[in-house]
Amino acid sequence: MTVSISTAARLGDTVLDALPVDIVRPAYDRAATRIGIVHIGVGAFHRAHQAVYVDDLLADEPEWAICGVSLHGAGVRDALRPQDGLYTLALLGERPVLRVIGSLKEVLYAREDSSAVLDRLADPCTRLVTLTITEKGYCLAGDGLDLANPEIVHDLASPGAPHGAIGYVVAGLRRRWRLGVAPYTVLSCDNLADNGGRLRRAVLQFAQRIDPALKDWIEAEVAFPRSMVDSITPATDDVLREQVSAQLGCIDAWPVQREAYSQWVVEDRFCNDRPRFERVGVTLSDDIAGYDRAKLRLLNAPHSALAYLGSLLEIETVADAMRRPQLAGFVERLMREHIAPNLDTPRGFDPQAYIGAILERFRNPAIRHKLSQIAWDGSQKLPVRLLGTISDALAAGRPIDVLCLPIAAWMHFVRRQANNGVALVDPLDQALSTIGRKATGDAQGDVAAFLAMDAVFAPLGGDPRFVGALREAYARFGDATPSAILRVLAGEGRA
Ligand code: CS2
Repeated sequence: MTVSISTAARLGDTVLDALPVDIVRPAYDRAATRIGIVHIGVGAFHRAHQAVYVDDLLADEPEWAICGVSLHGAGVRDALRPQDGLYTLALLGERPVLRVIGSLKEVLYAREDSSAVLDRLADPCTRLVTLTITEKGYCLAGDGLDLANPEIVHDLASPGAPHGAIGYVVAGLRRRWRLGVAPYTVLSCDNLADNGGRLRRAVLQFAQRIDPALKDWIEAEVAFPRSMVDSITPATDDVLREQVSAQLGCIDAWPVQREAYSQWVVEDRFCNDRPRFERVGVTLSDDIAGYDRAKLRLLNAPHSALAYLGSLLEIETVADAMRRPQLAGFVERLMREHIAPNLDTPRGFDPQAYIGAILERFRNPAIRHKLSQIAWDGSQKLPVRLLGTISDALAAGRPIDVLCLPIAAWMHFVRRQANNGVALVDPLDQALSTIGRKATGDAQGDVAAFLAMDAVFAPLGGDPRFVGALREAYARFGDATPSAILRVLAGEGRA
């Protein structure tokens, strides 16, 4: 139902009861909820995923509302504060459903509300700290912390007034340690293999430099469970904003959208109370290593492949890419014949059925998931999505030529953007753009320049088998025009 918008009306607690009947809204008294979770990185993914599970939980467990913290911008706070933290989720199923989410009780912007963030972290009621800060937010180099990262350098110099996520997690733990308050569990909800393990190593390395006794306490007392998160969440655009406000009959400055499908698997290892997540569809497991690897390799790697190949073909969205037989055929073969055979899967997991379901999700025409969004941060995403499969294939003596094609496509994409003067969204954008501008099209020189980026390619970049296969893949795309790309895909996509 569409109702006319009163321009003065803004989504908020006072208008909840007046919303049209088909809008789903919180099934609990928001005033009775209390904050138990601090979430760092309160972007669209968090608001479309974790916050929805928590919204389902609050009727029974009102003490687990969320304080959302943005590290890099005031946008979410400024949009949601006038709305009492409420926002709309559009679920893009066969019949789109709008649902107002009430689990964000407070939204802070760390640069301006720093002491409020630190107070929340120190509060004994906060028993869980969760993070979606994307791959780059962890400031990792190889398996450890990148001590040269400017954010880490800053936070080590001023540990009481940090800027980054690792700095905040440690600052909060330090306060609790000093005050004798039990630590919170730190739960990474980012797309990284062994996300909990990596976060733990980064936090311990950081704490060691501040105070070795603090590091010992964290090592002994704090749990960093791993998790696997999955739900396709296209960025919010003006079309969504307008549709949502029109249906609501009041303005929602920052709604979010996602596919109907959602999965969250969490390792059951907490050092403080935890919400009874299993009540709301979260899978608690003792061993999730297999799940996150399967998701990264079978969903995210093909997503990145579509992003770079599709962008070179001037295609806009995932669903459009899947309508192109050469591209869809290539991606399916990549998944079934080149990634799946190199994957160790959890017991009872059927990779071919999982692949079928992912392909179906990619084809969903109700979702306008832009390839340009997925193409962001390639230097951070490709290592965790694709290079592990290549290492495993090499160790097993299996071919890697097809696996190298998406990486070669990324290199051509970087080159094209640099030559067109289009900035890359990537923490290594400057170095990449320089390489892209200098690239001549000669496979040997161009590939060598990319492979010299140790932060992305070490240690694989030194393996002559990988170097050779990547050079070959890069050369096969020639000048990377759409017709050259299609020729390669047509050759590789045959069933
Ligand atoms: C995507 C992911 O943007 C990207 O890089 O591959 O965000 C993907 O949509 C999610 O991981 C799905 O769970």
